[in-house]
Amino acid sequence: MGFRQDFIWGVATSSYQIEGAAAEDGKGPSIWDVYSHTPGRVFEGHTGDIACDHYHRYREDVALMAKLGVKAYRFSLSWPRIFPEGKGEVNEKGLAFYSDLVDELLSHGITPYITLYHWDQPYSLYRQGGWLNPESPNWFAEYAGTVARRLGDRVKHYITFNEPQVFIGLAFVDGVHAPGYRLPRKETLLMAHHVLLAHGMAAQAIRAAVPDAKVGYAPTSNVPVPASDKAEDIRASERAYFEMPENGDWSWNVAWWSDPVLLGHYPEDGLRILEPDLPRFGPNDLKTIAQPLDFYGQNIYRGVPTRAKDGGWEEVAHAPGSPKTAIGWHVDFDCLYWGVKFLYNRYHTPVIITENGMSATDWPSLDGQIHDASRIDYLHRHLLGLRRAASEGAEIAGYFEWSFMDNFEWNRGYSDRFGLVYVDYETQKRIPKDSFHWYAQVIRENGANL
Ligand code: IFM
Repeated sequence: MGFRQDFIWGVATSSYQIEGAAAEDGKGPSIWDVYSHTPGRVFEGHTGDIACDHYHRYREDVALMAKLGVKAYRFSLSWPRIFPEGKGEVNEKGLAFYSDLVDELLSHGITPYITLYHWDQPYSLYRQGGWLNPESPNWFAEYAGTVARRLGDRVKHYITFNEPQVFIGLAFVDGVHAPGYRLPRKETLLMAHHVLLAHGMAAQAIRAAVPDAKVGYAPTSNVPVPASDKAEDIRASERAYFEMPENGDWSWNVAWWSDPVLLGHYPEDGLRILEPDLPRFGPNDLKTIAQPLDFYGQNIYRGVPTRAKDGGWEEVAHAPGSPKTAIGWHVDFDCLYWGVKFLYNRYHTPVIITENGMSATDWPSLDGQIHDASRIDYLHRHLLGLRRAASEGAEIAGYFEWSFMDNFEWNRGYSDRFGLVYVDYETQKRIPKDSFHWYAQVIRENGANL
């Protein structure tokens, strides 16, 4: 069995990483605008002020997507472009940009998948406590409901959050993403709970405005990949994926971020281990958080070889010289296969890979083309794993390659290139890479050529 006939082949991006126009047409500042302008925070002082200038070039970009043949495009909305202060009055010009983008996509037969939050929180809300403020779920639900009311006649697919592990964990546990503070665990757990509540309330607001909306969520994970095909290593890897580490290092724990959403409760081991720092949960919180979802998005880039040890598990070091991408991430070709299998076993909800891809040190060759053979090989092998998981019964509805084009890679600035389309940031010229042409063929053949 291959990919299902209605398989959603897509590409993904996010607002701050590509749009530019950081202060144009009434847009308010986001935490990333402020952070990237803070000396020492982002590689070589890069900012998203201009990025790929997608705000002005979206028609050209959508034309390239049409050439690629994607069925769907996943992009995020900049919350402060729509609500400069995060709430209150809508900035009509900001909303008009997204409305025009949606029209452009639909006119090319491309289905829009909107992500409501890909990390660029309105700075004004951050100044009011951001995700620590108990009002934050209401702010988010109001924003989500407004978007759905205004775009819902044409947009039916919504993703609430992208990678809460990163915008809470990397931002407030590790302090290396905007706004870049290390806070006590008690506070980060409270933020996480507000984010989960915001997810549930936003899902309700979207469905109230667009009854036929399809709603999902897009957390991320590094997948424990069994170090051998022994049953005990497979079992150990699956446990390692979901169990809370005894040291209480919680921010990457899959179950903490997904059990409440998909199973309606926090995981018991997490409740025990984190007990001293848990927030006080409201009586209906979990009911609100666990809104039925149409799909479970998951961003997966890498795996961690894992094997059974003493009734538990241990990570196995990668062999010296084993493959790594330009960003320095180890490559484990089976991470999609195992990730999807483990997630589907636990949550029984159709999975969409909402991101997968790799950074490489791409540059134009003498012939002016971008020969990114390693990306083609990476995508090819990961897609083979995905197809294998599908053929073994996991329900997999789609795959969004990250990323449509090179873009601003957060605290690493423009030093990493993840795109299928090369962007020359000096001229804003776009050059489709070899992987672009390869992926176009995969889409045309619904993966039969893999
Ligand atoms: O660029 C990021 C994206 O914003 C979120 N997921 C991982 C990508 C690569 O690091």
